[in-house]
Amino acid sequence: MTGQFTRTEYLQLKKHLNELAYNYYVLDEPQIADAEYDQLYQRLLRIEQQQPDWVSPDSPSQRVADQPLSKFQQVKHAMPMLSLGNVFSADELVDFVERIGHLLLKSEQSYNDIEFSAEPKLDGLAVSLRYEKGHLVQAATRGDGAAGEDITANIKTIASIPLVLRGENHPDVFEVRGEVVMPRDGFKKYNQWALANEEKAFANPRNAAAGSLRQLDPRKTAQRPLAFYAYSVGVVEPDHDISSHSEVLDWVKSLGLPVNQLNRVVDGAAGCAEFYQLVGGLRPTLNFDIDGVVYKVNNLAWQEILGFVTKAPRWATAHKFPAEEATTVVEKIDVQVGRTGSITPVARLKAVDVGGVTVTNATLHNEDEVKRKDVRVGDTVFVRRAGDVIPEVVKVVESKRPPNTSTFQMPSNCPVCETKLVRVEGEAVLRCSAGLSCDAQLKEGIKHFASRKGMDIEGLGDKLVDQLVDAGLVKTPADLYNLSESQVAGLERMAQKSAQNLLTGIKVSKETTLARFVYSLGIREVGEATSLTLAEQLKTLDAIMQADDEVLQNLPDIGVVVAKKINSYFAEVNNQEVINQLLSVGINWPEIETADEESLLLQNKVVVLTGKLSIFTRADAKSKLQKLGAKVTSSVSNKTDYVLAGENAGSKLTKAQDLNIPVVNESWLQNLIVAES
Ligand code: 9MJ
Repeated sequence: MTGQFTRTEYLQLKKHLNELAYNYYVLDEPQIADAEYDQLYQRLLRIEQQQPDWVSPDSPSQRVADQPLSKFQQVKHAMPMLSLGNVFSADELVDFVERIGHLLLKSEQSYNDIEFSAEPKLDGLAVSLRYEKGHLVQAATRGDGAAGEDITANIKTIASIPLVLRGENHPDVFEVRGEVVMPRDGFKKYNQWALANEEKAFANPRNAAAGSLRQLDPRKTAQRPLAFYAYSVGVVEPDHDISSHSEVLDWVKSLGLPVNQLNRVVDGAAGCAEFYQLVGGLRPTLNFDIDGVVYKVNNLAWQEILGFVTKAPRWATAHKFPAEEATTVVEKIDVQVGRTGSITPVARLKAVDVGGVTVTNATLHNEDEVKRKDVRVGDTVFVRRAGDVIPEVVKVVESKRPPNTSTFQMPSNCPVCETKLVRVEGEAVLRCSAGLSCDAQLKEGIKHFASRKGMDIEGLGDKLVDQLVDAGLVKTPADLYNLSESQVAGLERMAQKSAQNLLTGIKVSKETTLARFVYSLGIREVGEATSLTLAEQLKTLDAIMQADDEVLQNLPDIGVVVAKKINSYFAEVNNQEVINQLLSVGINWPEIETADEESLLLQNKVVVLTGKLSIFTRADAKSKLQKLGAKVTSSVSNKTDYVLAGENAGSKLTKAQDLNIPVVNESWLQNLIVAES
């Protein structure tokens, strides 16, 4: 008993507030006026002030941490977060449904009966929330799908995300995935406030949601109007026995998480197309941005059979709304030098609004594209923007061409370092071959090196990189680690404090992971996912540097082209030198533990693929076998353990039979995948 409150009263008040929030955010059925809620909340705070030891993690007062973070930690997802394939037309939608029907069913008529969960495709930031024993313990961004950033403190500030699941009956571990968005009304208000207070306004609600979640100070995130909609689950322990995706979403909602109210179960391609029209029509009236709709096979057992193509499920697809276009005038055409020396012509445009975003630059891609479209300074052009891709010039409005224009000529020398440009046969782009001795490539290389997915150097923005290179202080990435405070503080607009922060950021970045290090080198065709594969599979930098084509091509999702790029990068003496410098300034990472590989079902088994496959593509089957621990080779010998044969298999099948090697089919692989999962 304290003052006029008993503990029971406090607990009841807390429960009541949580129940009111559920009615408001999840059921969209407010029970009381906002001002009344606020009074009750203030009362809760007063009790908690008097009785701090009564406060528990499920109190609505526990949403905001008091300390900003210095950096986000990496989190590996217990189950990868998926991306989605796309369809862009009604025909492609029918192809998608037919492909699925063909894999699952015998009769074409029954394709019309395949049930889909049809959902609006929210344009925000995908996150995964993990509840243990009903309590929210971790929230992470999608990142590359395998690992993201720990944004728990920020997620807790979102009022519609429960800190504790509803009811008594929840799993021990419950991961839910969904999209964080900034509703349109909140976005407008926020930008008005930002402009009036000399804060940064955001270009669109998606950037606003992403920027708010990537805010190191959760007190700032708490002031941003964010919302969350769940659309799937990750790891659930003990596993549920629900048989359809729509029922999973009903369950998620009953546990207290918001699920979008536009979601519907529809039948076949016709049902999907109808949903697309319906949601497209509603789009301008919604309070959140969407860039399309998503269809997911509703039956979970069928989802399992259909599996994945690389990282996207075969059982789902996004149906995008058409890209948005506008016309404007080309004021100038520049050429940019990319990180790998690629020369890209860019149209500088009279500012134009394209679907709510102001566009002033648009890519012209490459020499052939400029010639084909014959874009000239002074031309009126159509500009297109689709999602978050760079806007592009689609075509010229020839009737509006002013007199005395001239065709655009690509330069013959690098606009930055003057090196003669070359065009490799079979490639569309012109390149400057000067590498790090071209300042443009050095700048882009350093930006990539320091980027969030790479060495993640806090405080090293693009402008600062330009300054460091222009001042001659940085000639290779390793030079960053030898900068002194006085050198940095000597740069224009650089205060002592920011100089110190930058040096701290640089120092902190030395502790990294092998995958980040490999990514940061900027090897062509080696992005985040491939870097992770190299690190996880080969474990050490030495092993990666020494891997030959055969070893590389045997890794999941690495083919001939990427293997060549990796090999030629490490064969280059200059690159070896940069790596040595980076290691000698103290960049390091934890050793990667060797997993208990014996437990993989095909560990060290040698498998040969032959014939025409019907469920998997070749690449998909190879990647799945490798993930099960197998080595996939091309010819049958007495070292081969299995031959996986599709239709019309020829000499390899005969040879397998001669050598008494077990011949298996695609269902065998399907069963192993299900058994391993
Ligand atoms: C969005 N963005 O609204 C998925 N999504 O499912 C919906 N995204 C998704 N589903 C699997 N509704 C991967 C992504």
